[in-house]
Amino acid sequence: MSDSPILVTRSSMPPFEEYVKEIEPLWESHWLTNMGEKHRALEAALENYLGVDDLALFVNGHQALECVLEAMQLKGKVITTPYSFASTTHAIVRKGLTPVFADIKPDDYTIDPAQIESLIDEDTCAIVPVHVYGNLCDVDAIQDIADRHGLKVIYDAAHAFGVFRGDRSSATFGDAAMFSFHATKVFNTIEGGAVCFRGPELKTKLNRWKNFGIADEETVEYVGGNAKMNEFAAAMGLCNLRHLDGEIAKRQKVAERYWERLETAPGVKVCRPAAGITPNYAYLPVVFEEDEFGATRNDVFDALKAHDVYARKYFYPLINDFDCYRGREGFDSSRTPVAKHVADRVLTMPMYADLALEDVDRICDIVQACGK
Ligand code: T4K
Repeated sequence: MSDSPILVTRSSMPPFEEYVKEIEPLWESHWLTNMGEKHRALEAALENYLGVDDLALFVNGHQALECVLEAMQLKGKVITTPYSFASTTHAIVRKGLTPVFADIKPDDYTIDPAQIESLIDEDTCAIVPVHVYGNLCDVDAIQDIADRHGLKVIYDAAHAFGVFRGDRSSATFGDAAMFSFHATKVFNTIEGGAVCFRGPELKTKLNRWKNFGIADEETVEYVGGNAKMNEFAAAMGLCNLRHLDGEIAKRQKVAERYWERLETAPGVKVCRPAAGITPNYAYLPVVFEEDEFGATRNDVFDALKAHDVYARKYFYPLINDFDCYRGREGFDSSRTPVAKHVADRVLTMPMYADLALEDVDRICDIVQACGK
């Protein structure tokens, strides 16, 4: 049992010696970044793991998302969810596009396809759904809508690395999928991200864009940025990928203990994986309904904090309530009532591979003591 503070997550790290061995050749080559050997090896390993032909690594998930939106030359409105991390909408806005918010489903908190169609007009160019917490969106319904209206689908799959439907990874849905490999993710490269996509044209664009648009020593083809993953980050990824299955198996034990302990309490809703899905146990969201449970989400948050346990309110506030967007057309959380309801009541519990089951029990005891 831990006697230090328990935070919402803790980065997975390979054995120190394994990482040192992985980075040792860099002292020979002095090649530290700009698509080096580790970068190439990680791209190949990830393509293999995800079952995709094309993948581009990035310095982080946010830059990956901005880049793919730009590379697709999108213009106009993008339908997305307000129930996500700031990055999703920020990327859309920073690329000069207009987000239009659809509400979410109450069971898995992903975008509700039934809400999308009525929001589409002649200016709509794309849908950016989020596999929030690693819950796979209703990918078939979304694709059907996109096909009927000629829209691109770019998944924010930041949370969904390691999630499969049957033998298809989350990378294979839509026109593109962005992953985050941030330190807080199931699979991390310290900071990092990737885009999976289809087609040689996008491959060239994405790879050039992340390196200032440079095509060769004498040709600069795009007004690109700098969003390259460095060799130390790629080496971390190569190591962490070897341990991924073991880390997910440990997370499963943690998740199942939480679910067993909490799902029977009245007014407490946990989110179990849907049938046919191999989950990654990325996050452990719990929704508290005050009427039935007898305490609010904030009461539970405070009680845990008093015991040095730091759960997080992912994702409160909703993006359409952010200060930075106040007064903008369409940013109004009353138009996404399900998302608002969940955001006001959700707490994501500490979740990581090495979280001791005794600590999960202790956390659940604190939670249950808040109730009636
Ligand atoms: N789309 C979605 C849906 C996302 O959730 C994210 C990122 C993105 C896009 C963008 O991807 P990136 O550009 O980040 O690759 C964290 C992460 O920074 C962010 O990556 C993540 N989503 C978001 C949900 O969570 P904060 O501000 O809550 O992180 P912070 O610093 O409070 O850390 C949370 C906890 O993690 C700490 O209490 C302890 C633990 N931790 C943190 C760090 C930095 C570690 O164990 N090791 C660490 O190195 O945003």
